[in-house]
Amino acid sequence: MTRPIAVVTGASSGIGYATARRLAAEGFQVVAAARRADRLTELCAEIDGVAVTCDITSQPDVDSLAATVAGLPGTLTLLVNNAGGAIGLEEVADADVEDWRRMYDVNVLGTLRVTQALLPALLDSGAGSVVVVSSTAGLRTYEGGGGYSAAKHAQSVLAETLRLELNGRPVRVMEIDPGMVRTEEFSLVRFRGDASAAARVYEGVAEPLIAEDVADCVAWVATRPHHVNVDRLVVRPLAQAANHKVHRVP
Ligand code: 8X3
Repeated sequence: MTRPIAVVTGASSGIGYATARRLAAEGFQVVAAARRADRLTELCAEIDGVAVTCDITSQPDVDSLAATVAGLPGTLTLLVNNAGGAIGLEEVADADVEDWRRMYDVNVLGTLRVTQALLPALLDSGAGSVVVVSSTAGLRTYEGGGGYSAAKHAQSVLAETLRLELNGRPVRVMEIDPGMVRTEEFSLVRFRGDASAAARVYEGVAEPLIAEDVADCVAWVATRPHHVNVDRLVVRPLAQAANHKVHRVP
């Protein structure tokens, strides 16, 4: 029996990696897309998935991802737009325009490119789902987070607009907004490889979320009966009551 197909972007690490593993365990044929081939190969060997090297800022790469999916036996029913990230924590006065451009390209335009490329197949399935992994930064901004938060707000608007436009058609659009998640790379990338700056983000926080916690949320929304549309699911660790309100023990 062919398994329903799920495409996960940013699958080579963190939330994407955990989501790919979890969806495979839920019975999906996972197409794992990311820029780095080595981690994808390892992942796909484990989960019997299909690895596609794809930079979502490249339209030809996204087109070839769609062509690969179209050539697979089985029906595409789920797209998880997970690829994204933050660069820098500079205040607006000092922000680098190129950092903001890059964040917009990956988080917003990347989601747009991949969604546009796979939407026809999702519609054809008769019961498709698009999950957008945004952030609590898409709900509220914070000092130094302007570029990332602006991109995440825009990504959320994309999701909401798509939901409006697809009303009455067989694709639901659902968004997950995680707060503090400790992954191997999110803060390391944000701080341009400065491991001690990255570690300080989680300092004294008893138990930040981990990638598997968010994968659990993705799996939950994706496995609800298809008439159930979880518009937005906000998830934070117990120690984080709001973006600025984090309980830390010395
Ligand atoms: C990550 C949450 O608080 O670092 O998406 O912006 S935060």
